Formats: sequence, structure tokens, C-alpha cells
Amino acid sequence: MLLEGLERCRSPAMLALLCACWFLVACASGASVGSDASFGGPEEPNRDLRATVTETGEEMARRRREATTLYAACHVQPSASLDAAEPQVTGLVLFRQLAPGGRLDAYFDLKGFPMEPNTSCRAIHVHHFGDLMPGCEATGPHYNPLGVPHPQHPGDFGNFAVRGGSLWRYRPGLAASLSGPHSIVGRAVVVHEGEDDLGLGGNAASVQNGNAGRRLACCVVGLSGPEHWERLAQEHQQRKERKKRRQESKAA
Ligand SMILES: [Cu+2]
Ligand SMILES: [Zn+2]
Repeated sequence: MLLEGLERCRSPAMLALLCACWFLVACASGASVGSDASFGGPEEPNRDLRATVTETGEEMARRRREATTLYAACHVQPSASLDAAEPQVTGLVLFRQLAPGGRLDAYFDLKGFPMEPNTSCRAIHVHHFGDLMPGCEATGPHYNPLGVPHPQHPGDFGNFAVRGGSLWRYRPGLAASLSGPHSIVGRAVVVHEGEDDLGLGGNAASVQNGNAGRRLACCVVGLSGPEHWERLAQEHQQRKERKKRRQESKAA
């Protein structure tokens, strides 16, 4: 089991950590016997030693968790088939999956929608192909590995409220995955002009694509490091705090 872990991580730092941990465990167990002069020692150092072993174990568990977490980034660009006069939607869609096959969380951070007085709803989905040329039309239909109707596709993320030309949203617990046979890595995220009718439109297109309208922008989902996720998580937290402060000052 331990050797499997070593094989998977292939990290010299992890190897050193394991050796240190084995050594400390051996010392701690030897010391706890207490009768052997070569291992026995005062009570206080034994406690320190056990604390160190516990901390080392926790650090290893944290590194193991980090090693199994998957991150993906999708850098949204306006559809190449749109005129320059059309809305130029850009931004980021980020994914994090804590373990292969586990829960998928996402950040959506987009701007460049038309400035409208009222809130509008825009659909966002995962489409089959990670091909963006000559425009987002090249991404094909919704990604539908199980042959089910819309909106039961794994990348049917639904509708997102746009205010002041932009949207930002954290969505936990999405049905899609970054691993396994139905991974969305290499496929496309498409941002639509209209609202998703969620299969209730009463026509054939409704149970295929939700009648969400033209494709304004798209991107290809690619595996990434944690940096984008950590930065956006921090930004979202700051935005939430600013919003809360604004609401509080209005209420006062
Ligand atoms: Cu779509
Ligand atoms: Zn769908």
C-alpha cells in the first residue's frame, strides 16, 4: 500500500517524508516501552515525538489529497464566427474535483455581455467537441455520453444571471467529471445568447439543447494546476464581502 503510494507520487520530497515518518514511529514505539535504556527517555520528549509523528501524518494526508485533486481551466473567447459588433464575451470557467469521480465544483466568471437595464439569463453547457473553428458551432451538440434527453446531460449547467454585462458564480456539486470514461476534459464549454428552457419548450430542440439560442462564446476544457482556482476563489470571497458590506450600508 505504502509502496503503491510511492509509485504514484514519485516525489523525492515524499520519500524523505516517509523515511522520516518511519524513523519517528520506530523511535516513538521504542521509547514507549520505556525499559530499554537505549530508547527510554523522559516523558516530555515522548509527547513531542508523538506530536511530530501526528503532524507528519497529517502533512502526508494533505499532500495525498492535493495529489488526487483535479483542476481544469476553460478560457472563454468570443465565437470566431460572430461579427465584431456582436457581444464579445470573455472570461474563465474553472473546475475542481477533489478526487477522481468525486464532486465537481466550478467558478464561472464572464464579462462582455450587452449592458442591459434588467437581469438576463444565459445558458451554459458542455458540448461534444473541443473544436472552436470556424466558430463555436464546431463544438457540435451537447455532450451526451448516455444518450439521455436535455437537461440531463452531464454538462447541462443551466442558466446564469447576467447583471451589468457580466456574470460570476460558484456552482458546487455539478454532474460532470474531469476523469473516467465520461470526462469533459477536451470538450467545450459554450455560452449561449439565450435562456435554457430546461426541456420544457414543447419541441424537439428543447430536449436536445434547451432552445438556448446562438453561441456567443466558447472554450476547451483543459487540465490545469490549482493557481487559477485559488486566485478566483479569493476574488469571489472578496466580492461577496464587498456585496455584503454594500447591503449592510443600504439597510443601515
Ligand atoms: Cu449549449
Ligand atoms: Zn443538454
